[in-house]
Amino acid sequence: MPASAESTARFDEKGYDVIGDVHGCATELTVLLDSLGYRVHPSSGAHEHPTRQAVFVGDLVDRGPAQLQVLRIVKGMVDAGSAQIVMGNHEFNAVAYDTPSPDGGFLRAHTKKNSRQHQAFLDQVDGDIRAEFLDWFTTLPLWLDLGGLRVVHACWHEPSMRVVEEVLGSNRFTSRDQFVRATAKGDPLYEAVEVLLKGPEIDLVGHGQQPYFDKDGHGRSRARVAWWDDDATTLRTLAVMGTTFKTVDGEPYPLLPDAEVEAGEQSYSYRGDVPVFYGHYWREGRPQRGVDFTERTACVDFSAVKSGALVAYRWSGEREIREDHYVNVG
Ligand SMILES: [Mn+2]
Repeated sequence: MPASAESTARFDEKGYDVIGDVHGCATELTVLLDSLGYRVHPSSGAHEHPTRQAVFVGDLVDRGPAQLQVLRIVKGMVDAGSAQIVMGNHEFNAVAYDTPSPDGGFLRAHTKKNSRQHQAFLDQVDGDIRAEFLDWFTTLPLWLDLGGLRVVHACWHEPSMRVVEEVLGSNRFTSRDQFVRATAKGDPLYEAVEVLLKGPEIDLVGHGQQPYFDKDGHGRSRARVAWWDDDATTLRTLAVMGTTFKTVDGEPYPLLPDAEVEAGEQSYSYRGDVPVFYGHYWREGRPQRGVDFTERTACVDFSAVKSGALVAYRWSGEREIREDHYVNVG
């Protein structure tokens, strides 16, 4: 990142630095915080900026090599008031994995697949320290509305937020008991948390289309929804279809019909006038207009733990996303 006098001056003003999925990349995080002008404060011991606050989009843990160090840095900042954070699906899953189910087992089953995905965390964050951080994860807000900007891990969707507020009384869990409903397929709270933390999906088979097979050969009936596209109202524009997707016969998957879907499914498209920042989607390369960012949405997850970049967006009051406010892009 160029450290010109101009760019330093521009970010002396108040604002928020929205930081993407860290996934245990402590070295990348300390380098990024330093380049953004956050310094370890002698009394709090936390990274602080004289005029700005950091906002983390969640997914501090899993996969990466230094998860405990990341947790200490970020929780230290949150406790010192120099950062805020929303819950990612990996924090949600960590709590569910650790919470016994009333039916026996755990709220997130200890299957081979789930355990393998979570093993690095279990190895690196152990004992009382793990319990302490899981308690912290439990009560992280699922979204933040900071006035001029909004932050959520995967998708800003007001109908889902209303469900969460109705069931939990606010934008966060207050106890692990509430994770029982949040992990019960079919429960409105489960569906709402799925949308906010993992992003909405659309059922292609339910719309009369054939399933697709992804690049790993997994057959799927549901596609991700391009909720960041405010124009998307049809199956073709809403469903995110990879160019490598195949039919069951191994043919390239055909173009979906350009037919309007029902209102509930159209409701995912973000049409608010306040910028939304999100992570989750493992984007690659430099931020591309139209997908990674639009006028009012900006993804900050550029796959730091998969040899991408730990990206931040420096928001300073603008109503429209500016490409040049992304920093540390690959
Ligand atoms: Mn992530």
